[in-house]
Amino acid sequence: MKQAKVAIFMGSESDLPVMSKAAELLAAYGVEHTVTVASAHRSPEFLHERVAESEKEGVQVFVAGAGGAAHLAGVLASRTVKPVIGVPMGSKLSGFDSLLSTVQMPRGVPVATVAIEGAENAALLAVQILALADPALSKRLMDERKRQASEIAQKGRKK
Ligand code: RP5
Repeated sequence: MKQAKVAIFMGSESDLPVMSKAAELLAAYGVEHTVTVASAHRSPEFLHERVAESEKEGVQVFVAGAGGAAHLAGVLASRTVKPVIGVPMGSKLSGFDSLLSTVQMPRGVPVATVAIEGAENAALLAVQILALADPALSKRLMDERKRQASEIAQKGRKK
C-alpha cells in the first residue's frame, strides 16, 4: 500500500457528503489519502492519536472539515507544523459560525481556511502544496487550469 500524503479529518459522519468531495478530488489526482472522523470535542484523545499516527505515516498536509463550534482544524493545527486546511461546514447559522470558528486562529497557529463547504478547493490546495516538490503533479494542475480556461472560452463563444 502506498503512503498517504494527505489526511482528511471531519468532526462528524454528517460531514461526509461534503468532505467526500475532497477525497474524490485527491483520488482524481492520484494522491493517496486517509479519511478519519474525529471530533475536537467529542473524541479529543482519538483526534490527537490520529494526528500523531498520520504524521508517522508520512502525511504532508491535513484537511479538516467541521461545523458549528468548528474547532477541529484549529485543534489539529495545534498538534502539527504541517499545513492544515480548514473547511467550514454549513450549519443552522448558514455556516458563518463554522467559518469564523475555523478562520479566526490565534497568531502563531494558522489554519488556511477555504469557503463554506469548499472541500474541493481544500483538496486542490493540498495538491498544490504537494506539487511544490512534484513536477508531474504541478504539470497536471497546469493542464487542468488550461482545460478550465478553454472550456469557459468555448461556452463564451456560444453566447
Ligand atoms: C460538528 O458539529 C461536526 O463537524 C458537524 O459539522 C456538526 C454536527 O455534527 P452532528 O451533530 O451531525 O454529529 O462537530
